[in-house]
Amino acid sequence: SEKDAALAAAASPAAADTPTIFDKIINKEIPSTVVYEDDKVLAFRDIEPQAPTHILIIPKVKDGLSGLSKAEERHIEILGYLLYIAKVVAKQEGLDDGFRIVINDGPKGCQSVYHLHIHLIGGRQMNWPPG
Ligand code: D5M
Repeated sequence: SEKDAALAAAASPAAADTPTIFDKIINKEIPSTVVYEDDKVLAFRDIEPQAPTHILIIPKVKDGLSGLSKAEERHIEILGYLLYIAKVVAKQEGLDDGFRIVINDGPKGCQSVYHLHIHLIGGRQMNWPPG
C-alpha cells in the first residue's frame, strides 16, 4: 500500500526512491489541480487545504529526496529552485500580503508523503508558533 511504501521509505535510506502517490500525480495517473509545471517541478493544490490557498511544490525527479533530511550536495540546485518557484506561485496566487512555507520532515515533523514537498499556505492570517 501507499502507507507501507511511505513507512519503508522513511525507515530505510536504500528505499529513498520508493514511489509515492506524488509519482502518480507527476505522471497524471491520478488527477490533481496543477497551478504550475515545468520540466523540473510540479505545483498542485493540496487535497486537505489548511488555508484558502494551499499548494504543494515538488521535484519531478525524486533522486533520493524522500524528505529534506535526505538532502545531499547534489540537491542544492533543485532545493533552491523549489523555493524560487514557491515565490513565483505565491505571486501568481496573489498572496501579496504574505504567506507561509512549510517542509514537514519525518514522524515528529508530521510528514506523511515521503517525496520532498514544500507547502505554500496563504490567504488567511497565519499564527506563530505552529502546532
Ligand atoms: O504533506 C502531505 C500533503 O499531501 C498533505 O497535506 C495532503 C497532501 N496530499 C496527499 N495526497 C494528495 C493528493 N492525491 N493530491 C493532493 N494532495 C495530496 P506532509 O507534509 O507529508 O504531511
